[in-house]
Amino acid sequence: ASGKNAKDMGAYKFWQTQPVPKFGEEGGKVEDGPLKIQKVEDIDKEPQPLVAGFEWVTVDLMDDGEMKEVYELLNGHYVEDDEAMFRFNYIPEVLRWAMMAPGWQRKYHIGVRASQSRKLVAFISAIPVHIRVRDKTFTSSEVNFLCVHKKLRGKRLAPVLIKEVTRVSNLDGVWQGLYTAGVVLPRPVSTCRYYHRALNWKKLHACGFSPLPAGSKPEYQVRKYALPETTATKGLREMQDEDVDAVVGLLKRYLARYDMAPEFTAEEARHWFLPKKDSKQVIWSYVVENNGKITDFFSFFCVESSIIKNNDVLRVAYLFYYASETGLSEPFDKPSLKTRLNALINDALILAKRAKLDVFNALSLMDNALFLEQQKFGGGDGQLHYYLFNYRASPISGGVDAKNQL
Ligand code: NHW
Repeated sequence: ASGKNAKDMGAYKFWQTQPVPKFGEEGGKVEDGPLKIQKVEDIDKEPQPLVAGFEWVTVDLMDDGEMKEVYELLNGHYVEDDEAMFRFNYIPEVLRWAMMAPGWQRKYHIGVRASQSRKLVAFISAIPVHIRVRDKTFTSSEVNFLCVHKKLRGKRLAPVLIKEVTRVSNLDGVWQGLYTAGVVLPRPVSTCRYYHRALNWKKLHACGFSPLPAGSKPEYQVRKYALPETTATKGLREMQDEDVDAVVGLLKRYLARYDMAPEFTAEEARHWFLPKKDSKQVIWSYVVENNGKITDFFSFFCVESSIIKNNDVLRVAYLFYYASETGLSEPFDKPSLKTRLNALINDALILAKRAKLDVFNALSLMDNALFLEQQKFGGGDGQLHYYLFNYRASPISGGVDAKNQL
């Protein structure tokens, strides 16, 4: 709670009214579980009214025109870094992947339009996820893409959007939420740091992302981040549809080591990991097959960031899920897992470079500490805080849901 954005609890005018744990109220062992129990029949059937001149809509993401409106709102007004050099550029393919996952419903693509101009000025969305915290698994609304047009900031519209996505979830009998943010709110269940590994150092330097370290020269940096042309792991290949069940099984066993993780159905794994052949590639997934057995898996996705000063984009890879039989050996053998993960992630870097991605990001979660340094990732300025809504959980150690970094 001592991050730069942390405020006294009393200063969180909205969040102090919500079923989330407060800063400083913890102590001793607590039983994990919901903070507030409600009944569907007590939930408002209608949204809270908006101020005059604005109205609620649901956005039809199947409609290319409406998808473009969401794209344009986010492209102009979504998350920027502190120096306003970069802003996320979530292209429609990524938005479709992120917001139309199995179980999605249009009523969770919530927008606000200006009544006269019909302009989309605010948005929030959710998809259903099954999240396990220690030994309890529950359905939760994973909330993302909260955005208010820059001209409407500071007018307390965000709390109204959050209450609306909560209401829609509650009417579906969903009482828990999962979300991440760069800002500190009451109260993170876990906090991760971003790490970055240059793939195209020259471009990263030219756009101001990677400074030249004192005493170094550009050619040293280029050499430092050079990668081989071809991957090294025997049996490595692209994941196919027929690998889905094996990957789901491997992931379930691997993720069991963490306090908090999602649970994937085969349908969800197909959606999250297999690239769509007919559109711009968003997700890359690989398996290692030896003697007919899938022993390892890794995946990464790409989200562009606009370089604000010159209208170019950075193509940023984000490490997604991975799993290895090596991490499941009994007794747990950390040095072997370290060796294996370094080999796999080095191959992931090679494949991302081949896909013309410029930088590879990873968070301080799962077993990433075993390879970040060796694979030449450097710690960034950004942090990502993970939150649960209406759920009290004693502190989470180890992994959290990598999907929610989107
Ligand atoms: S985090 C990315 C959020 N989006 C951006 O940063 C885009 C650029 N910024 C904006 O569009 C990933 C605006 O600045 C936003 C705030 C809209 C952020 N999460 O309207 P006001 C997600 O999408 C609180 C939650 O005047 P604004 C996850 C703030 O602390 N709360 O501000 C989203 C204050 O409350 P306080 C946030 O600048 C998860 C109040 O908003 C927040 O015009 C959502 C101020 O409102 C954030 N990122 O608009 C929660 N940023 O108590 C889901 C600020 O301090 C919860 N605030 O007075 C679960 C719901 C589902 C439950 C199911 C049962």
